[in-house]
Amino acid sequence: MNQLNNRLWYKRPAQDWNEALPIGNGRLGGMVFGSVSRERIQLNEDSVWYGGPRDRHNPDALKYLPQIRKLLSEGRLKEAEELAAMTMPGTPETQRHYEPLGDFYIRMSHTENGALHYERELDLDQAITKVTYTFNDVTYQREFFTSYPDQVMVIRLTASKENSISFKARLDRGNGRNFDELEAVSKNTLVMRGETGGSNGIVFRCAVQAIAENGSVKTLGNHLLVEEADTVTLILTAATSFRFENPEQQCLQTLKQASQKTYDELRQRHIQDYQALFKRVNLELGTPDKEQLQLDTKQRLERIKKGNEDLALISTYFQYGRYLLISSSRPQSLPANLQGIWNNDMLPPWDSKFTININTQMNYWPAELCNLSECHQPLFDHIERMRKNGRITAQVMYGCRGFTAHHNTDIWGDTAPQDIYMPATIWPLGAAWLCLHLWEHYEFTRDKAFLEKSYDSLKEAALFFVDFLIENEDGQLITTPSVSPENTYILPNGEKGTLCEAPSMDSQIIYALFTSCISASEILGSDEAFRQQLHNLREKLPKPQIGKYGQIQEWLEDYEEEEPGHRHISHLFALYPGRQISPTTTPDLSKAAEVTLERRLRSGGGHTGWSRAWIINMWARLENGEEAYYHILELLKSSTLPNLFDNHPPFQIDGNFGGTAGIAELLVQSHQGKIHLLPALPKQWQTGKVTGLRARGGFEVDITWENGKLKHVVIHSLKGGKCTVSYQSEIIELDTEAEHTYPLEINHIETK
Ligand code: FUC
Repeated sequence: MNQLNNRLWYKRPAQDWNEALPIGNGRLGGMVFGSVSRERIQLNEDSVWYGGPRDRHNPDALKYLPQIRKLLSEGRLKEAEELAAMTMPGTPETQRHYEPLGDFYIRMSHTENGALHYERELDLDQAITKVTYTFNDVTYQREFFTSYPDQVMVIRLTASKENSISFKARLDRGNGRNFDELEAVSKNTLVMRGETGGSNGIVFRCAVQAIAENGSVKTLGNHLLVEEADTVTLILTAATSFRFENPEQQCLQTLKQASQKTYDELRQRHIQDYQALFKRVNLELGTPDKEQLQLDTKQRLERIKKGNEDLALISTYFQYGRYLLISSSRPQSLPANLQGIWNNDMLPPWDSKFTININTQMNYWPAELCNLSECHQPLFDHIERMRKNGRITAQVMYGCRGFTAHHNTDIWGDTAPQDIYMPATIWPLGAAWLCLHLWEHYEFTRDKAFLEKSYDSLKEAALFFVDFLIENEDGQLITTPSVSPENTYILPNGEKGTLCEAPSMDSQIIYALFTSCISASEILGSDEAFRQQLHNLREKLPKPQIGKYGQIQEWLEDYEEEEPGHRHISHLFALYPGRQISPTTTPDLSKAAEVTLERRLRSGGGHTGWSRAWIINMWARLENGEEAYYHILELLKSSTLPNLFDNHPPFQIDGNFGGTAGIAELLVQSHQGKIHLLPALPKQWQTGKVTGLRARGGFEVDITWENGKLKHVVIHSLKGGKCTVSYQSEIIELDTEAEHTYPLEINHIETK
């Protein structure tokens, strides 16, 4: 069945970038268009960014901080914001931006017209894209993949008749404008050379080699020319000065090593590597019927938009999210950015960098739960890059110890504020939120060595707030200045502002951070004095409060908000991904969270892909499967492109990852000290099966359900230890041994 589901396919070549199919190995990515006569693979390499590292700290930040705080405490918002807008943003105001690597074009000897039986697909089981068609009675096939073990993109052209493959191929970047040289370095290899702009720009190289069976290969000018071959393998790679002293040598060496392997070997090594991750989880929600099988993915999506049910496409969407994470975030790569690795613009939307007031975090929501823990690693490496800069930011902007970051970071781990945009810029919580991912990774894996290694980062993120928090008149410890990303509040006198004291999200993130740090130090048996200090400080943080509409207050005061349908729902951090609010432990707050969501939605919330995806996860935590399912459908209807990329708009990958996490969150939750089975199963998902989801505590969970009821459960214990499993009102306690499997008898878990 999953052969049918784990596949995107199309009856026509991509009409534009949003129809092209993504391939990648975490570092090197391609968007495959699949035109018959002129194949285009738009290329990315994750470290091709404009410019080198800079110190952007505003020299006036620290001096004016007390004055800004005073103005805010006196309710003089405009003055506070005006001063903050000049003294706090980075100088210049913008961090570095991501750029495309280029394009690889293959111009076939035949024309676009006259091709029959065209099909293009992305096989999620193998991470291979294929294009097939018939021309003049010859069937042509192209296969594309990007290999992690061999660090190359591989394109294989075959034909049903000998000597049928002739083409010319070339590399490009902005029609020759955005690179320096393109040289044939041997009779079958081209190298593109360039350097991104700005001072200390990144030096990049991209190399491609053609290996033909029969026929001939040569270079002419800037072209690779293949004539009358039986089959051709093109091997492409790229490298930059971000990682290598001599990127060109690196490329040529990578090509040399890869070209010593046969196509089948390269393919096999790729599949083996990919499947070791992908195959860990299997989801069955429905099988496509005959009618659905006739329709390609674009048509299936259109059908959903018209209100038709298609559970099978939802499992495809889920696995596509896992595919995208494996393809955009692997050990040694940079973290998945706003577009994963796939970006076509020299100046992309929001620079295609790392927005850390929701977007980058959302990218990693499926990492642990959906059993792709290794794919989380690039984020941890990036936290280390940020920590060095973030210490300086803490010191020079705020006079604090520890490390901090604002709402964006870039390839260099820049932590100074981004933009002069008051609703977002002055928000020193970015590092704190990211560091919670370190704790999550530990919770899911129970890898104590990892916790030991990560403790200093957690501690330094917390230490910043030990110094930064200020006690107000009510004895509460508050953040100031800050914002509730990215909403505007209205004072009783009608004055509007964004800069504020103690937005609810801040206290919630700090609560979670202190709690994680306390637990970590307990587990490690270290740092007792600091632990005690955090205990004391945590007590004084403002708690989530219920406001006049019965909602969770977004700010310390129960202000009116300018945009009740705002896409950010920051004050529900405590519900998801935080844990301070839950239907079982805090029913009143949970009810208020529901009111908050309803209010947001009534006023048009959820209009960006990621906002919708966050809402899915929140309804899942509220254990409301129907609402969550409604928003999964809305995500597909309103915020999904033909290639199933999330549409902010424009394309932004966070919604894919948030959507994938949300689907899993409906089936297994584990944030309250137990494994909660089917906590929010939508009634439309009557029968199904999921295997390999991960739960905190180091467990793997397989579940089958039928007619909306749990039928079969298997718990795999990875690290041993106690395990509490709950289903509806039933609770089972297990004492597990590491690497043992525990099938649970159905009559033990059926509600009485
Ligand atoms: C935040 C969001 C925007 C967008 C951008 C990349 O600023 O508010 O919607 O996702 O990040």
